[in-house]
Amino acid sequence: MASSNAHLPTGESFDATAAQAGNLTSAWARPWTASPDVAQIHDPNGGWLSRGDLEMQSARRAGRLAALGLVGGDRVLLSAESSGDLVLSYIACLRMGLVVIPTNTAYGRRELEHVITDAGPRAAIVDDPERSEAIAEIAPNLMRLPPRLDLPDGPTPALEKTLPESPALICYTSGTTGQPKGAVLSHANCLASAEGLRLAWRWTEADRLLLSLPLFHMHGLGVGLHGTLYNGGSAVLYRGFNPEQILTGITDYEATLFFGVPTMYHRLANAPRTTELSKLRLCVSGSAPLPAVLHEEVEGMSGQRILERYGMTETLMIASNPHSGERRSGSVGFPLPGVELRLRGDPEEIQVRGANVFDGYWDNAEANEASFTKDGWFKTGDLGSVDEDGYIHIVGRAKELIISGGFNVYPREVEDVLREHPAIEDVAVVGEESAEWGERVVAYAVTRETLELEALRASVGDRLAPYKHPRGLYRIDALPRNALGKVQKHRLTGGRVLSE
Ligand code: MLC
Ligand code: AMP
Repeated sequence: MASSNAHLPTGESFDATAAQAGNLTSAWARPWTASPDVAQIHDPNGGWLSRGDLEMQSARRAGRLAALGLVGGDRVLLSAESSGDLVLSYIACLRMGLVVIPTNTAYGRRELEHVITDAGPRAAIVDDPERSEAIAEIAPNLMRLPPRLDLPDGPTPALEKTLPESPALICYTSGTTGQPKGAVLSHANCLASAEGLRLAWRWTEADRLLLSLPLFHMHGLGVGLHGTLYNGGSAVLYRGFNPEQILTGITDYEATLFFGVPTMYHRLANAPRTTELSKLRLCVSGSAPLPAVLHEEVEGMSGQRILERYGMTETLMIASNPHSGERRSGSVGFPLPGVELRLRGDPEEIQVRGANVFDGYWDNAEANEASFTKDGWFKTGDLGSVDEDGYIHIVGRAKELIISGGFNVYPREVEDVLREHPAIEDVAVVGEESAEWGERVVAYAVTRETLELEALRASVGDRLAPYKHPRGLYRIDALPRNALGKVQKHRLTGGRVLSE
């Protein structure tokens, strides 16, 4: 399936060559210079940064980074909560061709160590003193910098010189191996996706986004922040998600857009004054399946028909329900402009191709070989179907993945850590359905002695980010295995082992 005309406004088309010209910050800089006084990013601590502030302060910060000896192509790890400083420093990095590695602020030492060892960053921008200490222990030679970058100024290096095919981001995301891999996204990949979303969602500089998604994953960063800057719009940043704050912010900031994961919509639907959502031009849901009942519930309460879309770190955005036309519950709509999608295999897997799709994982030939077909399509690991009207449905996953509150959890990684507990003889981690979280991480364990969930979690400590910790522990006599010894996880449900 090629990208669908369902997304294109009258008279517009997707021009892949134009979309990928230059680099991210040359595209973002156009509105900065055209009208510098316009407010663009609202800091969670209060106060707006104007377009001109973004231009000037990021250039100044690039000078400071260059004075430290950082040069284009160097990798910089980013580990910080949302703030104006984080945005300015991020822009500074990209303007001078540094490659940014955004990492989840919930990562503990073990998770950070893997990323640092794999990607070899020269500097880390980190806001938390404890995390900074952990990084120092892992890599004593790594420069550690606060998001403010309050360092001595230096001459501004060459800006906006990065080639479109150069990497902008390395985003760690795991496959079936349990060890996260660095998906390398070029400036061209990010630009192509931003242009597709501009067209499909009619995103303009008049739009104002309430952005409470974290800026260390594709949804908040590659969709929310990049889209805002690409379209010359504005965004109100929040540190964490609070439904009341969002519902109040709609009027206070005269917002037009909200993007969230289904857990956020679940909480908005349970907050007083859900009706406020009706004042927004567009609400988008993604990163995990939006249950049809929640979709209908939000519409029933507020009149707002959420637009569900589908994406992935390696590909940025893939498919979306139409802006104009039916937003179908349980479906992710049609391929976005510039994206081709096909179904292959039995069961049918979604495969994608397009300027938005990354070239491969960082230093990982084996994973690259496994992730693309011989004819160049990326294998998403998601199972799909297409209905009679051409709407795509995600019907399951070929990959072992739990999505909890929009965060990905790889059962294998959790199992490896749990297995180190002396009372655990055998363990399997699965996702249990949850109205709030979509899926909850739970462990089915064969234990040598009594073991309580809290004790298990305490022993895991910071070896796993808290969102990966099991929220339920079921003790069973034996894990169900097939003749080849593979655990039959589909039989682990409701706290017991179902018979075959
Ligand atoms: C927090 N907790 C979670 C969790 N988030 N547990 C399971 N799953 C999660 N997602 C736990 C914490 O560890 C803590 O538990 C307790 O919940 C309260 O923590 P909190 O920080 O106060 O939680 P809260 O702020 O309420 O966070 C919920 C949330 C957050 C939904 C706002 O999870 C979130 O921002 N999710 C968005 C994730 C995202 O951006 N995904 C995009 C990936 S990109 P304890 O027990 O330790 O106290 C992608 C591609 C695409 O997928 O298509 O977009
Ligand atoms: P990540 O690796 O964090 O980028 O997560 C990507 C995965 O999230 C996809 O492969 C899907 O499994 C899932 N995903 C994203 N959007 C949706 C959606 N709208 N419905 C169902 N799954 C989704």
